[in-house]
Amino acid sequence: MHFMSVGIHRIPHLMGAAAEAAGGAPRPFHRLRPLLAGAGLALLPLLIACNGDNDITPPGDPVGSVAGQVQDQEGSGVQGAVVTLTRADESTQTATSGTDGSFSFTNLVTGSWNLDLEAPAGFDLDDANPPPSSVTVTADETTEVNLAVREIDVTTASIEGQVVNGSRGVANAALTLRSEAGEVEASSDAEGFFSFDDLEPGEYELDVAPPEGYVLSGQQEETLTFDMAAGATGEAEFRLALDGRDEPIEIRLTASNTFDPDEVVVTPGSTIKWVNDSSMDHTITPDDHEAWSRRAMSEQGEEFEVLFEEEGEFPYFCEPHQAVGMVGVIIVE
Ligand SMILES: [Cu+2]
Repeated sequence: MHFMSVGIHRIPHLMGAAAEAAGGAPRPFHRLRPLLAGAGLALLPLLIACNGDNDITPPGDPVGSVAGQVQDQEGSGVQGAVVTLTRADESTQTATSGTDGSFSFTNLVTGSWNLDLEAPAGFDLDDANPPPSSVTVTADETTEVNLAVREIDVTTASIEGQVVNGSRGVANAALTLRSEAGEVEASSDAEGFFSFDDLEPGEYELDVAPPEGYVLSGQQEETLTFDMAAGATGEAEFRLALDGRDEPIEIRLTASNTFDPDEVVVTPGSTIKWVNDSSMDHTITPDDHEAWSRRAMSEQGEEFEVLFEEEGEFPYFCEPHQAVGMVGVIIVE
């Protein structure tokens, strides 16, 4: 398709390249003019198709290359750095440095490209020797760019994790990390994640204060302990249960054919209240257990409550919409 966009001004170059590829000296353009005039534009795809030289300039704008090496502070090549070039029209190209640190881009449209360098794991950008913010690509030339990164001097550790209820993160849980050096506090973000960075190596204890409406799940240890080495990252997960012993926990049957939330962990003694948020025909059908009897929910605003006293997992589904993923589970622990 792109043959059609070849401008007539490109023909001299193409013809020269074609002649070179065929082993002959490039023929002056003026001798080809009658041939071209006779064959017309129909000849163009043929000329290009006959050319076996892959280095031929592709049709369109003039292009050039960028190549270089990513090096550490000792001058050794660094593998796995990601170099991204972005043009003003936001088209991007990326290359990853190879085992010897080298990277290259070919067929770049000429002009200025913004350059972004992402250091691989264990390395950081070298503040004393930052990468250039842009490179200029020149037609038929290779612009050389060498980029510096620094090996990270690892002396600290970190602990990161998530506070969850079923498949969901729980926000605003208060986390306390204790060591000989004292206490550090953090709280879980909107997705339940938290992290403690720049920790001295050594022993730590971590615990969580659940936000309102939650308690620690009966399966969850109250305190997690860590013995952190320099450079290590500790993983922590706190599993909370919704406490539905005083107020029922609501699960919505939605117009988009979901139970929302679809997976909940609750304390023994909790009541679940399903509410039909749509005017569609849904069902709440136990999947291979008898914690309740099949219930049809066809009216908007219809409610159905079940008290869960025994620990266990109670999956269920909506009969008309099971095939599109309308399934849920109540986990009591
Ligand atoms: Cu349904």
